[in-house]
Amino acid sequence: MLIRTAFLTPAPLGKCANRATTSVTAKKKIPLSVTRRRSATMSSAPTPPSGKMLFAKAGPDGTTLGDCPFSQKANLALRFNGVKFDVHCINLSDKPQWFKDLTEAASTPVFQEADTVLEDSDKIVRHADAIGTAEAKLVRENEPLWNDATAAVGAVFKPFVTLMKNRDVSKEEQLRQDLDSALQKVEHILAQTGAPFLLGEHVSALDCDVAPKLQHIMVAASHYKKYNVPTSCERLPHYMQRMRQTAAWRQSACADQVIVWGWSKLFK
Ligand SMILES: N[C@@H](CCC(=O)N[C@@H](CS)C(=O)NCC(=O)O)C(=O)O
Repeated sequence: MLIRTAFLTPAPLGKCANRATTSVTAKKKIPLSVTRRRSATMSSAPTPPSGKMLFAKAGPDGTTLGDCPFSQKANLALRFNGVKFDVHCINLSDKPQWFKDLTEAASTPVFQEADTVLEDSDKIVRHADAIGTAEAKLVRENEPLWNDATAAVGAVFKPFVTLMKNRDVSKEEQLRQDLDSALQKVEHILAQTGAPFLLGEHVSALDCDVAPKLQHIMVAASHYKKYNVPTSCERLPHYMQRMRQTAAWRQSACADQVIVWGWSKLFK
């Protein structure tokens, strides 16, 4: 099993402005087709933090890491790729004007490098592969299981959100079964690879995508809906344990209580 040693070192957590511990030794050309350039005429005061920067959702205090699984996906991808960057958390309930000026959607995550701004987690993951130093790329579309694993990973979040939003008791059991089925598909991929991560020995973009969402399910669906991952999914808890043990996870994850806070607005 290969987890790059640079990420096995425990790192201080909680603060958003934590810097990834490894440095970039070889810069590759940034694919400009996936970037947007900032306008020179943009509002200038106050200005966004400069340097290689990931803007991620903030938690309830407005400054430390929040509960956005897409922000964590981007954060993980950059860290697993050995990219050196800073994190700046955005209070999505009170977005700074410079953040609204910087991006079109004003959503998190956003990655900024000089005048290049990437506004979507998938673009940031691909960019992490382009500028990172890791041997194994995260996006490995030629791997035999890529398509099946992508389909399984892509089908997890919707049934979870639908269950979380449901207030119709008559639909509840079906929605729980829908989430069970989605999780069983991820479990099936893990059974097929028989390896530590979804595509095998090396962490992939699909792990960066699904693990933060599984954490939301394990924390928030359990807290608010008393939903538990089905016992037939025996590999999933071990898989999550492996992901949580990586330094990349420890440096990118919010506390479980912050996930509970994030979903609390649906239960007021
Ligand atoms: N497609 C986007 C989705 C990102 C997204 O939905 N982010 C949420 C936070 S988890 C957001 O910023 N929503 C806008 C808001 O709350 O104002 C991605 O993957 O980057």
